Amino acid sequence: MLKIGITCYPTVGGSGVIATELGMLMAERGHEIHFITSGLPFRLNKVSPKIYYHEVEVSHYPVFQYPPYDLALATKMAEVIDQEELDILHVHYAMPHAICAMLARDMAEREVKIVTTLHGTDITVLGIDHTFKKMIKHGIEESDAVTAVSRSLMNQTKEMLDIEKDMSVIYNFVNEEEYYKREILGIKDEYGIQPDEKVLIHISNFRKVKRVNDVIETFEKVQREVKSKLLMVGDGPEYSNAMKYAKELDVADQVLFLGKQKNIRDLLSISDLKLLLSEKESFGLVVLEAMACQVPAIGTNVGGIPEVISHEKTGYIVETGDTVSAAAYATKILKNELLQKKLSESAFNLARDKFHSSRIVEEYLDIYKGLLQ
Ligand code: GMT
Repeated sequence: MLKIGITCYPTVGGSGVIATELGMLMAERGHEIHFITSGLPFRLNKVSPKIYYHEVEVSHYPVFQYPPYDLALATKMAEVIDQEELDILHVHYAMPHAICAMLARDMAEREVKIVTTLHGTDITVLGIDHTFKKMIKHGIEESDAVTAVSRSLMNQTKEMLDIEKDMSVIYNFVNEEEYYKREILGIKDEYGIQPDEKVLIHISNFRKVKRVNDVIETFEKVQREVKSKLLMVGDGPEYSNAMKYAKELDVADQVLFLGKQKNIRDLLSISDLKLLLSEKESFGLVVLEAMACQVPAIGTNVGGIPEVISHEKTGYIVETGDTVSAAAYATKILKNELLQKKLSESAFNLARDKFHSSRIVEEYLDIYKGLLQ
């Protein structure tokens, strides 16, 4: 039995989901899990004697101009390493979590191994601000093991930071008990979707990188050919712009802006096609969630997306901004029941085989065990 500390951003986001689900699955396998985070991870819905939560509290002493969160986290990590006798501290994101883990390792009396998982934002930050380059590089180089959620992210990290260190690619996964297609009657009707209408879906945090206007533009072209509705799920900075754009393109009546939703599985279960047209995406967990619910996807040729969508087998890949091709592929799928069924089945099979949670959990466990030998 291993004792594993996990640090992530506990709020909504793929990295938080992966970190939490991983912890819960490790606990199911008998390992003891200690979440060390600023708030209760939002997906932590399991009661288990193997799962503990240590909250990082930041003092707001007036002398500090900024609350010292990173230092409070490092101190908490060091405390937990010693008190709970951790073997592994697994942090998600180098910035600042790997650096905090390093400080904790120096402070703690017990020897602990640090595993850092890269999800992409470290690299996105670097693309904008090179101030942090040395720090992120240091966090990666000084970790005992580093994993990246796609080959593309691993290569990009090595290139941008000029890193020789070995890294492993461990893909993301979904909780199969939560993500599966449900036969649900009535929901379509409640949303005002006609039985003969196709449903396209986009799910994101509506940041600029998600290019939500491209999703609306693609849909505008699709609905000229196929009777359909678009579900826009999530919230973020571009939400109201997207609403305006839907009005501008005269499709506001067919685009349902649903905001943040908890039950993604049921929304995917009534969907025929997923669109993820981002300009940056290290993996695209929402695509995998869709695949697990038998929904094929159209995604852009960026980052890890082509490692998740198998072009012409589980969906289609288009260049960023190419809404004409995205719409052409979408129309082709939605007009051809047989093709849609074939893509759905292959998407489900790929999610179940290449990205199955049990396979991914084993890959992480192998990394931990390798470090402790
Ligand atoms: O995409 C975001 O804005 C959220 C971010 C996160 O921290 O969850 O997502 C990143 O990590 C996910 C889990 O590994 C990946 O599926 C997303 O592709 C990645 N986002 C980007 O690279 C933009």
